[in-house]
Amino acid sequence: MRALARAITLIERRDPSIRDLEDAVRDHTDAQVPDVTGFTSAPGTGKSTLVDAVVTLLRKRSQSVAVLATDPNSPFTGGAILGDRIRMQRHALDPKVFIRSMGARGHLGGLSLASREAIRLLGAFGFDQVILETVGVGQSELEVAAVADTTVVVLTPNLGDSVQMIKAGILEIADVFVVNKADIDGHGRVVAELRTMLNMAPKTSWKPPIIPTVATRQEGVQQLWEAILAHRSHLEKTGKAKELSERRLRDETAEVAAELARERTRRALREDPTLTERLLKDGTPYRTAEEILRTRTDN
Ligand SMILES: Nc1nc2c(ncn2[C@@H]2O[C@H](COP(=O)(O)OP(=O)(O)O)[C@@H](O)[C@H]2O)c(=O)[nH]1
Ligand SMILES: [Mg+2]
Repeated sequence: MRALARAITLIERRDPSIRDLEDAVRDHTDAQVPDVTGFTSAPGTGKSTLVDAVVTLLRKRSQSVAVLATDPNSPFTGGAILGDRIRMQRHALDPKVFIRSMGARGHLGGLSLASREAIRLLGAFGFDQVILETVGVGQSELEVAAVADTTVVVLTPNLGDSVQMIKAGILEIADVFVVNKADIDGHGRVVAELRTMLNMAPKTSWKPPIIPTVATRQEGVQQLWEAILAHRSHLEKTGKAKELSERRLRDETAEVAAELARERTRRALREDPTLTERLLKDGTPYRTAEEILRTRTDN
């Protein structure tokens, strides 16, 4: 576990030794690709409580599970926030549960790159299931959807956050909807609104189910997991699973290439005063970038 935690730190830092990690994963004969489920919502809707309940369910079914809580707001989170840490403590001594909060440095998309790399590593460490927990602010929920096989969007009877999520285009990324806090007034109305909205959406081969839950009492969690499994098997049956994983590898490689090129360019400009001087004089970033990529092969 220590080795795993250390390796994830290297991944967060985008350390070049990631390539050695990849080789190690490739040569690991038991490496498997874990199933990835993403949970996203506005803060306070009960994601962490729900994820904790799902972890408990999975452990009862003898599945190992890793939770990556991604925090787009802090470049290096270093550890889970206090409330989550306390909540997750009951799994702390279970070697089949790995919980880690992850940040990513740099550009947009950094988080999804880092989590994909981490997911492969978790597969080599034998984890069956990976759960990503992300606060749905701005781009981060789209990043989750780009990494997860199944994206769960969590809403609550609080009308404010349902409107907010829908505004953010969350409808398109949800494979499963959870309406949590079913013990609170207004729950039925949110479910009804959501159903109406889904019925108006264009027909697709997968219709996202709406699962009511009370995360604090573990109610509805089993139904939620069944819905996630049903979505998985839909992906498998339609050939989408394979298509997705192939497309992701290609996209990921292109993103890493961009990252490496950016690094190389910055270094060249830092280390070569004549090049920088000419750039500043001529004002030709395109030409300069091209030249750097053509002539510099160092990494
Ligand atoms: N009444 C009620 N409260 C809940 C439920 N699920 C979570 N909560 C509470 O909502 C608050 C936020 O939960 P948390 O899991 O931290 O939300 P997150 O910010 O989305 O991760 C906590 O005080 C939880 O105890 C639920 O089903 N019903
Ligand atoms: Mg949380």
